[in-house]
Amino acid sequence: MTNIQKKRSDEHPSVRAARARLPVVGPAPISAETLRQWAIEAGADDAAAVSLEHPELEEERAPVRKAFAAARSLVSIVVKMHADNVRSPARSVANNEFHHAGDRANEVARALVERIAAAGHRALNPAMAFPMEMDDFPGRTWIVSHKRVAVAGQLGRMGLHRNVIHPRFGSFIVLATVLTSVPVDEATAALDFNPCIDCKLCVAACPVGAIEADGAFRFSACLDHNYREFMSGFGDLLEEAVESRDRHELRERVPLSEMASMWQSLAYRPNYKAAYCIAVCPAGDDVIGPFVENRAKFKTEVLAPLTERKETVYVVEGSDAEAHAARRFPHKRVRRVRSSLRATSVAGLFRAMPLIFQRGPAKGWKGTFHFELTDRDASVHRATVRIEDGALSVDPTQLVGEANVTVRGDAQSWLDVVSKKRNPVLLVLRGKLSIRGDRSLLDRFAKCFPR
Ligand code: B12
Ligand code: SF4
Repeated sequence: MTNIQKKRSDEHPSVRAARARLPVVGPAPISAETLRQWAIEAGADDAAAVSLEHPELEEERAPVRKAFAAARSLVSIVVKMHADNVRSPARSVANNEFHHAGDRANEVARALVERIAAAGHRALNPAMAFPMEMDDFPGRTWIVSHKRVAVAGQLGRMGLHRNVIHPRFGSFIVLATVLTSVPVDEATAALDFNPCIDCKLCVAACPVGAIEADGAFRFSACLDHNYREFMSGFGDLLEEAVESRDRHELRERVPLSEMASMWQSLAYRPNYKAAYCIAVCPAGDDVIGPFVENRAKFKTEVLAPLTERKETVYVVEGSDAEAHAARRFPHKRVRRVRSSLRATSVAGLFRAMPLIFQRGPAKGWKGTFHFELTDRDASVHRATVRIEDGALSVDPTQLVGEANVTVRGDAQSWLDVVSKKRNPVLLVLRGKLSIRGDRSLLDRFAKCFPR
């Protein structure tokens, strides 16, 4: 700013008025209990405020501060859902419940932000779900993990199905978080039990076997099926359209009902295909009664209508989800789709591996794979991937131990191989890639990451 510009702005009436109000006296402090109370008054069914310095929120600090540098505390907001709606086999009913509760959570968060601002502090409310920061897709697209904040605020615990279970409302909740400049130091009273009763009904209900009895979560199985009409599922539909010779072939690939459902998702709101893990969960004081009273009746009335439901299940060819659906639900139609998680960078490729990894094809053998891939800017990515009898470990930073297979060369070429865009043999012949070691192990490796 030049001196003349500065002089002009100094004389501006708004600047003069603001200067007359100096020095600004800081706003009065707000306690964690007051923030909680304000959230309840705004319509939350439960709430808690926690410091961003809480030890369980370490991974949240950087993304939260990136969105709101002034953030010092987080207010977790719980909005309950109506269980019968979520449990209905009619997807339109269950999805409306998710969307209505989500809207309420967003409204509560926004009202709380306004109240905090009126008290002279700063605050911001990220979306409870969508929209998210899609520039980062398929990486982390959410600003704050509502589940982590709710657990840190002692509002519930993570159940076997990887959702937060509230001690009263059970799994029938959606979450939101308000980021605020208000400092909060008080510790919240600990929730001294996990509401999950380990009944494993969520394991039995999931049509694609995303939840395993040992607590593992098959991320890609859920994303490929449940999120078929979101984000990359829509992209896949467009690709089907481009690949089809004419409208007749497109109709064969994509049934009319699926096209109509996709349109409804675009026009109204996206339809989840399942959420059965939440629907069948009996946990929580307000909902557990019928399960405790008569477990067999509960299964007949709540679980069976979902597991017996005739529906299309979306799976990637060769995935554990495909095998699970064929074994457990032979009456459901299986439709093969492409994986929703496609890496666009080498860093993303190694980050996504645990999310795409299939335990089934990895059983009964072991191998160590070294990758040394050079990006366009000449930076070299070194990574070690180890598979041992159904388990995966990835070190995305270095080459460790003796490799059975070593892949070296151009990073983009390897990404093209992984996405089946180009043939690895041709790339080796052209000197773009070098592959050393046991090729049969590399074939087994590829089967663990079907796309
Ligand atoms: C990403 C996400 C998903 C992903 C991953 C789910 C997951 N378990 O993390 C997918 C698309 C599969 C998903 C599905 C569903 N989701 Co969701 N989802 C989110 C989101 C945006 C962030 C979740 C999160 O915090 N993950 C981080 C940690 C805490 O999760 P984690 O379980 O410990 O670990 C997993 C992830 O870390 C993941 N992971 C690890 N590294 C990486 C890296 C990347 C790049 C990615 C993408 C993932 C990832 O792998 C781990 C195992 O799955 C939140 C909204 C938000 N902004 O918080 C909603 C949220 C968690 N979802 C919710 C719901 C309701 C669902 C569904 C029921 C949707 C539906 N109606 O069908 C299903 C249930 C699936 C399930 N059993 O978990 C609710 C849960 C409410 C509750 N009671 O806890 C939330 C909080 C939305 C909300 N505002 O209420 N979801
Ligand atoms: S369905 Fe049963 S095992 Fe699954 S989260 Fe709920 S209480 Fe836990």
